[in-house]
Amino acid sequence: MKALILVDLQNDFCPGGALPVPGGHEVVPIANRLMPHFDLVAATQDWHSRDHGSFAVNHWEKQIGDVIELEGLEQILWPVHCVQDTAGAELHPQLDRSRIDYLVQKGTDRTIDSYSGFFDNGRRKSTGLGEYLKRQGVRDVYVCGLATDYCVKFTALDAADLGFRTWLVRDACRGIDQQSGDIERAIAAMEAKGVQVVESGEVIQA
Ligand code: VGL
Ligand code: ZN
Repeated sequence: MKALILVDLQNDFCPGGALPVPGGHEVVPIANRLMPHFDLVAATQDWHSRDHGSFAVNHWEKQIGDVIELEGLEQILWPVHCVQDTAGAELHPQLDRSRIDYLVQKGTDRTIDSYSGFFDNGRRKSTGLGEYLKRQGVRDVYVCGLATDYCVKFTALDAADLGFRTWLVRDACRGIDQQSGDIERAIAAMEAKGVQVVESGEVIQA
């Protein structure tokens, strides 16, 4: 069984959104082409409360990009994004939702962020995605979406760690690259964990 995980293909991560990833919207048509080639499709949705601890505005005299300690974990501060039940948190309107079998809403606990679709950043709680994929008999997990250097990276690393054969569909991802080289370093970190890099064309032809 092969599963595709679509990471955070949400309005706020696309140009015009609150935390835009350059070219983020370009992933959507690629994701639509990929989905029919999988037994199962899971999508993650960053789903924060308005008082979430990862938002700079919720900390006195802190700026976007500052790093703080949040309940014992290092936390980068972000602009307000993907607030539950807002337009920015919705999946991109052009994404073919009818092919999504399982939706994970993550980052709901205001005291801890959750980049990975599998666990929060402290690995304190599972989202249930890993258990679901195993129950369905999935062995191969393909990861794409936004952002390569944050949520895609940690989702792929956790997939590999959970024992799935894990692939990164490189052209179906876009990254933030806050520090130039972040995307390349993220891909290297995934490869170091055994994640294999493929292009969407190879996946569609296989
Ligand atoms: C993400 C920063 C904050 C992501 C989510 O989807 O990569 N990045 N929240
Ligand atoms: Zn977030």
